[in-house]
Amino acid sequence: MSRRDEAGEAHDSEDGDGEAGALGLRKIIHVDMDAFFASVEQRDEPDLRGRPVAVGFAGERGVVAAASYEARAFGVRSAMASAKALRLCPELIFRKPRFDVYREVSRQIRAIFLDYTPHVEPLSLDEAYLDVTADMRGIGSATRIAELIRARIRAETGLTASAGVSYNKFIAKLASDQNKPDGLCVIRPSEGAAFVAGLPVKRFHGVGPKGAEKLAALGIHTGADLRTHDLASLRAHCGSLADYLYRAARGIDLRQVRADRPRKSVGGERTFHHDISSGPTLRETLDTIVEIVWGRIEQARAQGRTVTLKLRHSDFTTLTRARSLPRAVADKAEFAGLGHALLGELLPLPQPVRLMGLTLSSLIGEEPDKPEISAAEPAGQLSLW
Ligand code: TTP
Ligand code: MG
Ligand code: MG
Repeated sequence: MSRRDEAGEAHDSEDGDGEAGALGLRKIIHVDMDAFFASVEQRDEPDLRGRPVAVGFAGERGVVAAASYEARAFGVRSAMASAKALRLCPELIFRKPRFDVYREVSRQIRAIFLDYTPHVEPLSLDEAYLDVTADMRGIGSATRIAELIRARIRAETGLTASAGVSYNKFIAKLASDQNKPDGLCVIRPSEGAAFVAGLPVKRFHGVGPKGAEKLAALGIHTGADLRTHDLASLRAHCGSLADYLYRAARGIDLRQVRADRPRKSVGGERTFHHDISSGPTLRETLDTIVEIVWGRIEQARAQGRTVTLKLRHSDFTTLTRARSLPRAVADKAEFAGLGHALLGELLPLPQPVRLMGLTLSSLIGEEPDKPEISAAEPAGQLSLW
């Protein structure tokens, strides 16, 4: 049995990162499929190749989800009303979306990415950031890795992807869009600021059509315009986006590529409307939490050895009690029994609680915790771009 009391909660520690990482200098590739849904339809129905295709519903209230590059020549775009798209391009051929097929391609491209780095952060079905700073296969340059990935996507899916290679996420994403379709664009650290200066801010990730309008009202149309504004003025006008934009205008982005981490625990917690100190009420609440959490455990098909009860007092200090078995917790009754035993050890409470949680951890089959990028791993091992 293990026991621990703590004031406050454990947080994921920031990944150790080299000096280059601290400066935001890494080797990042952003890969994005070309006209994704429409290209899949053209692949699977050869008659559609070379023709203007839209994926979506053609009806009155239909919207274009994806447009082939042939359709784009007429001005047809994603998110456009289908009726407008047909006015622009009367020859436009509509196909209904087939999400199962798109999801399958998405799985294929993710498997390819993972052959080159474990640091893969998908942004949507058709795109992801990859951190290839460590060059785990010794390929020698980030550009070469991007080319290999594009070639494999073409060979294994029959579809084309574009890639941006740069020293941070912000610029890599802009770069992948630069030479679409079937293009590659490399922006080196010395070129980042000038590249950003020349682009319209509406292309910046996170600046939606509304954001672009707001910036335009301030006279900000390009990265260069954005750079003339100091942080205080951006904070006054752009709220939570200000710091990001301020750095972006200078070609700086400190965000790390965040890979999906394997699940470490399954749990749940409940915050009370009123602080509670009554034992019977807490036991009742614990039963409710057990029901919810055990449902999640079954859904995740998780098996774990450790049960942890957490109580947060009205002054926000947190207390946890854990108990570990030599084997997996067998069923809901055992899970509930362990939870109640832990609660029993804490009653009567010295002060009321505002939150209670119960978690199953030491999951069987999970890898030990490992930071995404270890401090020992030299950042900037690739000298070539
Ligand atoms: P995107 O990568 O934004 O666009 P795309 O792949 O069609 O074209 P591009 O070559 O410019 O990358 O989106 C990927 C897919 O997501 C797209 O094929 C369809 C879907 N999508 C929508 O359903 N609605 C939308 O508004 C957008 C932008 C995309
Ligand atoms: Mg795309
Ligand atoms: Mg995309």
